[in-house]
Amino acid sequence: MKKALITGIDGQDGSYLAEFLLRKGYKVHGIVRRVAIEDPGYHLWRINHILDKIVIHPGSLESYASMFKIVEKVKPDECYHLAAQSFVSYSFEDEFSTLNTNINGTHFVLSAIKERAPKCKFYFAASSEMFGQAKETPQNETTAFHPRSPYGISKVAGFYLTQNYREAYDLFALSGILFNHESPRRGFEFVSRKISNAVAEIKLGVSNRLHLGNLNAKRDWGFAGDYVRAMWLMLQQDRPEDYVIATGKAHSVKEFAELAFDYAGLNWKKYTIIDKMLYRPSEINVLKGDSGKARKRLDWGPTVTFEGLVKMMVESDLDRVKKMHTKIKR
Ligand code: G4F
Repeated sequence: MKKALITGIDGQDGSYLAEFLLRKGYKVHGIVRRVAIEDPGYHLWRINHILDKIVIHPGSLESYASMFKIVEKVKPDECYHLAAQSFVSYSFEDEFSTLNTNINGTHFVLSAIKERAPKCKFYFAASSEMFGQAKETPQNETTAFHPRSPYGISKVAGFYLTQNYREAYDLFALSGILFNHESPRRGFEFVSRKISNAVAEIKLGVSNRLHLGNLNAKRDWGFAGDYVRAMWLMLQQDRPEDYVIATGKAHSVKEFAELAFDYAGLNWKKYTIIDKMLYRPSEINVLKGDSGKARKRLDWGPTVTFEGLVKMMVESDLDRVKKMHTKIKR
């Protein structure tokens, strides 16, 4: 039985990937922060339903010793390094911790694998944020990086660390350059979930306002469940290579909001307030990916459309807020 180790197994992608790998017959190990184990109801809500099928290890990305011990103990066949401070806005507020956690964390995991599990295949969660103010659209594996946030910079560093471990130490190490991917398990700080949650709360009378920043920013939004399949496919290839994963279609934040409110029979203009405080010091206006290489070599493609994704998220939040509200009323 193959062993997989997932850092950040309690996040959106980690939870979908764990389910996917369990279905494939893997023994799944995951790393979470100790605080998450102390309060699993709150922190582990995305993986509560599979906790009896996976092995959880408490660990800190900030500690080499911690990563080393877990890699040595598990000796994984595949390692998916997903854990990071992944909220772009916050990376401007605390540049130092974002760079420390994201760069050192990746370095620690790579180094531990090199020392204790050199045959392990390593996946690094790179990001379309690395392209930033890109010179070309759509972006593919050859597009130059021009990151526009400390988060983007940390991912560029992780990308090159991964490349260097591949070239210098012959590790099967690669990066998936994933464009935005969302789901009902997305964190509430990201704009897609912020909108779907607000729509549900407004529809059910729990709230009456949605504050948003830059409505004109365009992103290439896909469904996270599709994207974890791509991660796995990358590690099943004969050679370690980097891949862009995207839908190839970009939509604005305004379009997302309009569609989400529409599904609930509401007019977005009536409830949305533009808040300049939510603008970023340096924004990326458009990101749109060309995943031609993945489509050809991995036979990968998205199964959920933009419209399908927005509907899925709004329906899920309507259901959740309704249940929560009924509970409170009782
Ligand atoms: O949802 P976002 O915060 O995602 P962002 O910054 O594109 O980053 C996400 O995708 C990356 C690529 O895969 C990941 F690497 C990264 O970790 C993260 O998952 O913001 C999307 C856009 C931005 O242009 C932002 O300025 O929405 C704009 N926006 C407008 N109003 C807002 C808001 N973003 C947030 N979070 N909150 C707002 O109120």
